[in-house]
Amino acid sequence: MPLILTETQDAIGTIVMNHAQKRNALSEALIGEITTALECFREQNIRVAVLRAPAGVKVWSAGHDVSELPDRGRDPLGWSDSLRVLVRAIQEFPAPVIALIEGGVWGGGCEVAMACDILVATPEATFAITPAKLGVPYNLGGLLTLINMVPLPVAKEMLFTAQPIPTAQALNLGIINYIKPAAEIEAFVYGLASQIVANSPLSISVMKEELRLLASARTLSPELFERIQGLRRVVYDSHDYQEGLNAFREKRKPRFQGE
Ligand code: YXS
Repeated sequence: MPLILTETQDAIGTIVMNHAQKRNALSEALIGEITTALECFREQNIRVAVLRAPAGVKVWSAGHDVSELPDRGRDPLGWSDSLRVLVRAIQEFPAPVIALIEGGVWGGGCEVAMACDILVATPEATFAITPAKLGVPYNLGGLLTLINMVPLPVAKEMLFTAQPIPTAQALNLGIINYIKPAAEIEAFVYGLASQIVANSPLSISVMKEELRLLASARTLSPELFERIQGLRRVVYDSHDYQEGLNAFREKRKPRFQGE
């Protein structure tokens, strides 16, 4: 049973994340299907991709598939982690990706949505960044995506509280481009996509890549990188990280001890 639905029409490709029973948790299997679909779109010279869940969902994505996070002692969000692979696939896709968002966006799902180039959400959508809820040591790429999107105090509030923010606040912060009612969002997104399709795909894909390179342009000395990796290791080696995973698996609240 495929975990996504895809459609292409008029140089616009659509990917519908369709793993309802796990609330579109970003498992390796789901991510593999999405990245394969993006590769097909690239070969078909698709000029805009739309990433969405089925109309009317309560959850756009529940974030990283927690059942696939490694136990303590191993970096859960390393370079080759499937969530990182998906974020890079979206950012490096040679055409704009529009996130059509209905429902809750959780954890790594927010990073996937924020990796998209244009975000359109319904008034009921919410956005929650949750590493602190699970005791996960977020990675530099994910933090960079976030601080490129929102002011530092807002990034800290979202990270430290792990609470969902409503679409209206996301719009005010510039995280999303538009709020559209559920009855109008599809027509609006595909209208936007058609405007983009009418323009030069070469100019657009080069500007997208220029902006990606500019946004990621940071100087980080090897010593600073090693210091940061050492800090992250303290977290994924900790009992708290394991407690976060165990609590999720046992469907109970975690009891973090700070060690
Ligand atoms: O009990 P069954 O087998 O039916 O499975 C349940 C959930 O366990 C499963 N599920 C997930 N499985 C793996 N990873 C997930 N992230 C995940 N989320 C849900 O889906 C089945 C239905 O879930 P249920 O009964 O809770 O659905 P609901 O409609 O009552 O509630 C929907 C949510 C999204 C509010 C709820 O499922 C939830 O709070 N999920 C976890 C959201 C979250 O904390 N995501 C962050 C994952 S960690 C991550 O993304 C990064 C590592 S980080 O933390 O660094 O950002």
